[in-house]
Amino acid sequence: MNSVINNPTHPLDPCTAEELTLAVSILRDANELSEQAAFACGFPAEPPKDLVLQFEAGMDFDRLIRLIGHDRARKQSFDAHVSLTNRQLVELNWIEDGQAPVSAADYLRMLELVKADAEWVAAVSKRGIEDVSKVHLEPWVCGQPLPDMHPQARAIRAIAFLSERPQDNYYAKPIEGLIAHVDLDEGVVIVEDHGVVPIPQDGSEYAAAAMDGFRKDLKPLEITQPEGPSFTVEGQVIRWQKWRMRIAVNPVEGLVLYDVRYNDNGRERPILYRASLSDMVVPYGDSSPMHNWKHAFDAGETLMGHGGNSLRLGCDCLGEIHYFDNTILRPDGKPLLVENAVCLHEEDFGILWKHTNAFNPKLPPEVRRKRRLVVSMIHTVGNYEYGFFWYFYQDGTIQLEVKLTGIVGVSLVADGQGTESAPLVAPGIASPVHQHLFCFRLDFNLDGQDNSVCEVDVEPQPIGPRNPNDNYFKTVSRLLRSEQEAQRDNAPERSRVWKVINPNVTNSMGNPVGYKLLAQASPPLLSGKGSLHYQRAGFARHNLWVTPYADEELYADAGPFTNLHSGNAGLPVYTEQDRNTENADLVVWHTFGVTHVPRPEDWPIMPVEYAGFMLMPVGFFDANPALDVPPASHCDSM
Ligand SMILES: [Cu+2]
Repeated sequence: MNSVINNPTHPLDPCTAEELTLAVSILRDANELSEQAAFACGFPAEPPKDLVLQFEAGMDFDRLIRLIGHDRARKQSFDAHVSLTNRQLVELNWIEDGQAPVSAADYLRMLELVKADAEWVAAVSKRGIEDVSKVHLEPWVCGQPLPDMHPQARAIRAIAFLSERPQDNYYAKPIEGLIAHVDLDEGVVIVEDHGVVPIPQDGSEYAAAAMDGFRKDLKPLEITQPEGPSFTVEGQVIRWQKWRMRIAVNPVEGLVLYDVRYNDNGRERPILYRASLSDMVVPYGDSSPMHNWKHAFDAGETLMGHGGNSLRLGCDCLGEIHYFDNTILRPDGKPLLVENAVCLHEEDFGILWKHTNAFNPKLPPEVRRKRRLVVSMIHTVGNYEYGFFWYFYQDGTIQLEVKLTGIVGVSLVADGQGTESAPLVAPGIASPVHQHLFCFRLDFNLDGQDNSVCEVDVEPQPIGPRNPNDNYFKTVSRLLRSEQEAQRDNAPERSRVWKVINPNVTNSMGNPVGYKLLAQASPPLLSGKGSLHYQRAGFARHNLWVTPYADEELYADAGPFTNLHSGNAGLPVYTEQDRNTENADLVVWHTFGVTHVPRPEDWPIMPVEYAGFMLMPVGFFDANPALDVPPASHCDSM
């Protein structure tokens, strides 16, 4: 093996194809896995934070690769740590609660088992479909096996769609009422049939080839940067304006940002050590048997990072783009390159600030254009697409925006009526209400590792000597001192924000430097306490959680073993300890999302809907940090 494998340049560098190949061969040579073992993912084991913060170019470190998968012969999932530096298997754990994420191997086995099952073939035939090659089977994670399956079964469900031609939108033709429950280890299929609803003849197409014509009044719009973009990229490190950060793609979390800093008059001030999607859940609200069990964890169960699209210039991204590739691990242990998985570019974003002196028309208005740096990925997870867009602004603001698009899940309704939990999106087609709840893990490092979090509300005050005119409202700040105190929910009626401060560093006004987390007004989990959804999606019970940093607490749930996990993991378990969160190395976890009540306009494909949050400096700087942004060149002399 070549020296590149021995010496990756940084502990946070993503795995190369050669590294994954070597890690797999070391694990296989240890003779612990059977021939039937399939890999779900491989990635660098998260290096200890202290190692990363103290790392300097050229230092030696142990390159540890984590390989996760499922061994059908043993009916159990594995979590292996392999040292490339020492060429040895360091650790192999067989997982007791939860299983490896669903892989392409599981999907292919599910197809094979279901399409060969006589009862399922008969159920499909009852619906007038004799050719099973015209059925698209969609794998669905199910949370737990059926009661009559083995409790540790590698269970998955399959719902079916009529796919008469490969180019058709088969999601518009669900084979209603039919669910196949599959135990992938045992090769068992159990069919659940709630009765036939006729499949519509007409399609609901959206592909360009299926359109009769397009609107004709769209003129070209081109983004040109004749001198190139204003950012630079060196390996995984991005520099733009006063920002600096490192990025990686993780199979579970997708895009991960590391060591985000802002250069404040020559001082590179740390803001975030690490930021990423930890997991997400899509709980369905409808009580019908086709949907009441659905609550997919699209990161932990089905690997958000593996769903990353290969992005195309001029289609997904416009302008001067820098792309990063992503190397993932296939079930057979071979690496697969996904080209152009991460898009980096800058955008004009309207005005940054402006003032016109209204009383002296001789003075030119002062106005500055705003730009933002965009780091993004777009993922396909079954019928849905999620885009994760991180924006960095010149004034120190960071924004995370999720773009939700793709195709909503639907049911055919025999009586043609929608309901309050499954409104009609087209005649005879209803789509159940559901939530998309994202939990972002934000490891703050605000001017140093020891930070605190305050909840800041704005509250009207009662009439009294201080408030004779009843106009008085003020901020009320409460320090969140422990993990239990720090389980909080949004309160837009109080303009609630959570402010991360460094109590040990003050600004020129003598106040602690801070950044506020500005949440959107979205509720946490709406599923009741009696639901499997509530039990398994603990992180979604609150909009805010704060924990003291611990190397092993990387996931809001069971992380890469969330598939079929009981739910006794992650934030609810960590925070039972009620550890101190005051002036400590902190991790902030923020759950937010979209409560999606589908509309006819979401059909047959959903225009992008947005969710997200902002991180804005509050007294982190002594003044507007973007005063030095120059006027646009043609505005100087006006
Ligand atoms: Cu939705």
